[in-house]
Amino acid sequence: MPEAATKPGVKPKAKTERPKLFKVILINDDFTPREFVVMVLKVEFRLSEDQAHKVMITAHRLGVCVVAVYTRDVAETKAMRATDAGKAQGFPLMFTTEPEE
Ligand code: TYC
Repeated sequence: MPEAATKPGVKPKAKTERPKLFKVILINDDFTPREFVVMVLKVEFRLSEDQAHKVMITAHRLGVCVVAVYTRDVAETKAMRATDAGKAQGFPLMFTTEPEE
């Protein structure tokens, strides 16, 4: 039996580190229609109509809003796909990512 399992007060070392998480951030602009932002938030981030509208209006008023938190790969892929959805329609819609503290 491993020593850590028998010694009281000795915590067995966790085998799996939790992955670092990244925020996806929505940036406001003056051109992308509100309804389009809401649609992208629903499709790419699976937000409800209500959640999507709240995130959109927060970015509209404050300049930015955190959309959701994912592992790095997922955050970067979703941010890129959502930004590309705007670009494909000629809108400057922008999503970025940053590490969570
Ligand atoms: N400000 C845009 C408008 O008035 C709407 C908008 C909201 C655009 C949030 C981007 O991240 C955004 N049409």
